[in-house]
Amino acid sequence: MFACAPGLPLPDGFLFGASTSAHQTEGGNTNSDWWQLEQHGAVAEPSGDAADSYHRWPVDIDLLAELGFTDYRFSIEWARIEPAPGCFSRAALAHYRRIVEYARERGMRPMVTLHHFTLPRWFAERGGWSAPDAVDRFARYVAATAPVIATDVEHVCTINEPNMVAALLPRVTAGGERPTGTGLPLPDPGLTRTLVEAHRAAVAAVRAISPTIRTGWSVASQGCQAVPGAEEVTAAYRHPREDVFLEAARQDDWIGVQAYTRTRIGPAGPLPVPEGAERTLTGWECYPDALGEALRHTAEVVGEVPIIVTENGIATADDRSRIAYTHRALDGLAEALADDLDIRGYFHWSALDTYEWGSFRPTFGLIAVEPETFLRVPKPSARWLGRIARSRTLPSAR
Ligand code: IFM
Repeated sequence: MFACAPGLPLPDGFLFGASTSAHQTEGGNTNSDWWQLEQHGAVAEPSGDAADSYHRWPVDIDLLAELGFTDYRFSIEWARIEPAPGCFSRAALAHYRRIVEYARERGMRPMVTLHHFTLPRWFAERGGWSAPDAVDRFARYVAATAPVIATDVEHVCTINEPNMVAALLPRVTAGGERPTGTGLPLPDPGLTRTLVEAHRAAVAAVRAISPTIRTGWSVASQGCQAVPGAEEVTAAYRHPREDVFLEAARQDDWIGVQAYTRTRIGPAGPLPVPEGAERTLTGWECYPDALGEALRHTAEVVGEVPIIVTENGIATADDRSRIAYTHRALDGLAEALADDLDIRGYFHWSALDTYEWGSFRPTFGLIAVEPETFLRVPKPSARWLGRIARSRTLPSAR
């Protein structure tokens, strides 16, 4: 077991928390496009009741607060808030508002994600992001979230992993699962443009709700590493899959880094995971240095924009591996902070074992969820990371 030895004190105001998303935890998200896909057998396993967080969210917040975390990132569900075009549910808005207020009562700062992969069925049926009025409809939804975010919320994430949406959404909605091949498919350029536009419209809508909310979006780091001689190929691979989304954040209040693993690139493109390398339950290479490397790459692209780690973690059934991975990832964070990168927070993915887009098998959670009873059981990693959060000091760097 790693000790929480005195190390690097965190900057004042540093956010230290855990993340979840609505569809992956709430359960019964029946009005969303993902639920629809699940019912049509497009993925191996449906989300069903997920972790039943739609009802058990106070337990989740209580646990995180007791463990020592000071921040909670969660998403609100567009399909619940706007179940039909232009029809906004006061009950759904009040539900999410209670989460914000309760988090504050428990001494936790809520970070609210407005869109985390799932869309209302009606929006998807009308062409989704390809519909001519998609951006306006998203902006109208964002404006309607005012009762949730107008007060007590300091950070809003407009769209989670727009680069994964642009690369994978066309394939998922065509009825296929996530591609399992090497590397990420090339994002659809039209979809990329629309998502950037939707982000800008959402930032404007949030600023109109409250100019004090700090708004950004979270990009999935591809962890691109060039083998010698493949530098140009790597830059060409990375730009449409990552950098274009980072560049779009240059006017934002912060940029979210979500880092898990790496992609090695050779002269002919992405290479398979090295022979014999340890893999996680998602099949990704276990590569904790991904976080430090992603922070440095992001800083190079966005310049002065503050960075928040909005996701980092590992899918494993062995909680000791989770601690080992996270310890090393935090070393990368500590080194980046020591080198004066402007990093304002760290959120672990995930607070709970959640629905991992087609399967419950890859467990990312700090807190286990008993599938029959939904009982929450914090793992040793939750206590270990909570102690670090409470100490406001990162373990000593390597
Ligand atoms: O579970 C996902 C999350 O929804 C988005 N970022 C990556 C996580 C792990 O795959």
